[in-house]
Formats: sequence, structure tokens, C-alpha cells
Amino acid sequence: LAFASELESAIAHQQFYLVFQPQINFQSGEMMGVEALIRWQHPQLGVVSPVKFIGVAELTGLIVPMGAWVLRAACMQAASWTDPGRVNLKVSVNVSPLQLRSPGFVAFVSTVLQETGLSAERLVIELTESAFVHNDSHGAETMLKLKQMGIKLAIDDFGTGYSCLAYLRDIPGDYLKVDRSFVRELPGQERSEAVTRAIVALGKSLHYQIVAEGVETEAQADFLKALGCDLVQGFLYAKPMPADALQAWISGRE
Ligand code: G
Ligand code: G
Ligand code: MN
Ligand code: NA
Repeated sequence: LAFASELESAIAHQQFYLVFQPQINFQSGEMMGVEALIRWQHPQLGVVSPVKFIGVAELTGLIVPMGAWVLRAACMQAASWTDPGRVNLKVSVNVSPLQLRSPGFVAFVSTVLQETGLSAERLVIELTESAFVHNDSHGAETMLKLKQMGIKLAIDDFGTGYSCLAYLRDIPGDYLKVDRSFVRELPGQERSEAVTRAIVALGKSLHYQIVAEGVETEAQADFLKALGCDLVQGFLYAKPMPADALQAWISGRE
């Protein structure tokens, strides 16, 4: 309970910050964008992983103001990148199902884009499969409105939740992220190889750009590149890092 109330005051106490993980084009090696990920600098516990607090935030409803903070901070950061190395980078933001369904979400996103000056094409909203619930016309409508604004949508953690192939068919998504739990077992684990191959092939035939996540080894990268994945994200390339370290990392590649 103490944890929940500490979490509640974390925004006001400016204890949240963002880290950014590069997403790289497999073919060209160019950076397409970054995924923004939240971190909590707790006064006693140090840096707390979102694995430890996103669930609590969802249960308490705090995910809505927290998610709003993330979206605004990520867009503000990306809009501040005006140098040639970063001016075209997209920023991917994780949005929880509850946040997507919260009243006024589309208007909020629109306001953030206006206030920060970030063009809609540079914002990618990452949704997990649990955001795609059957007979949820509100959620579907929200996604469509975001699309109409020019925002890109990514399906995160694909294949780990209630994977329903109808979602892949019906959702106006742009990116499909192959979950780390498959990538971890590549290459060599025959069944994970088969599932990954099927996900990539299906995604590509539905015109999704395929993002391989959690890539840690050259062998994984080679396997996923050969399957035709478009983008890659993982510790092999870069860990999530604060904005200043990202700048240094980009400069180092140039
Ligand atoms: O960055 P890390 O691997 O620690 O993230 C762990 C989990 O927390 C991942 O599932 C990731 O999607 C989620 N996560 C990270 N940042 C955010 C955020 O800003 N909003 C939401 N809803 N989830 C996040
Ligand atoms: O669920 P989501 O895809 O949003 O989670 C992204 C999380 O995955 C980030 O928090 C990041 O810390 C983590 N991550 C990214 N690349 C790697 C990787 O190569 N290995 C591992 N173990 N985790 C990774
Ligand atoms: Mn994600
Ligand atoms: Na994911």
C-alpha cells in the first residue's frame, strides 16, 4: 500500500524519467526511431523497473496520469531533436489498454502533438494484444482516429497474449513486434523458429513492418534478418538509455 501511494506521488516529485532504445533498419543499418520506456527513480529503492509498478498503476488507475506524463515527455523530447542525426526519428510510446480507453484520449494526444510541435508521423503508439478486445468498438474507433491523425500503431509483444489472428486482420496497425520470448530461443529451438517464421510471414503478407525485439546475439540477428524482419531492437545494438546518452551513442555511430 505504501508502494502504491509512493507511486501516486512520483509524478509530482519528478521521480519518473524516460530512457530510449534505438530501433534500427535491418537492411540499411539506419536508425528509424526509439522506444521510450519509463523508469522510476525511487528515493530509497533506487531505479525501479516498470515490471514492478505498471501492474500496480493499472490496478489503481494511476496508469492514466502516468501514461499521460510519458506521452507528453516522450513527444517533448523527440520534438527537441532538431539536429540532422535525430530530426526524423520516430518515438514509440507504450500505451496501456486502460489509457487507450480513458475518456478524451484522442483529444489528449492531439493536444500533446500541438503543444510539443511533434508531427504525428513521428509518433508510434505501441499497444499490447490485450488492448484488442473483441466487440470493443470504442477501442477500435480510438485506433482508427489515431491513424487518421497520421499516428503510427504498433502491436507489441505479439504472440504472447490472447493472440487472435482476426486482430491482425482488422487492426489498422503499421508495425508488428515479435516478442522477446520467441527471439530468446532463436536459432536452434525448432518450435520457436517455426512460430517466428509464421508470425513474420503472416505479418508481412498483411503489410506490417516487422520489428524483432530483444535481439542479443548475432545469430539471432542473422536468423531474423533472413526471415525478412524490417527493424531490430535489442541489447546487441543498444540498451535503453537517457536522452543525453542517446545523443552520444548516435554521434559515435556517425
Ligand atoms: O523497459 P523495460 O524492459 O524494463 O520494460 C518492462 C515492461 O514495462 C515492458 O513490458 C514495457 O512495455 C513496459 N513499459 C515500459 N515503459 C512503459 C510505459 O511508459 N507505459 C507502459 N504502459 N508500459 C511501459
Ligand atoms: O514489452 P515491451 O516490448 O515494451 O518491452 C520492452 C523492454 O524490453 C524494454 O524495457 C527493454 O528494457 C527490454 N529489452 C529490450 N531489448 C532487450 C534485449 O535485448 N534483452 C532483454 N533481456 N531485454 C530487452
Ligand atoms: Mn513496447
Ligand atoms: Na514487446
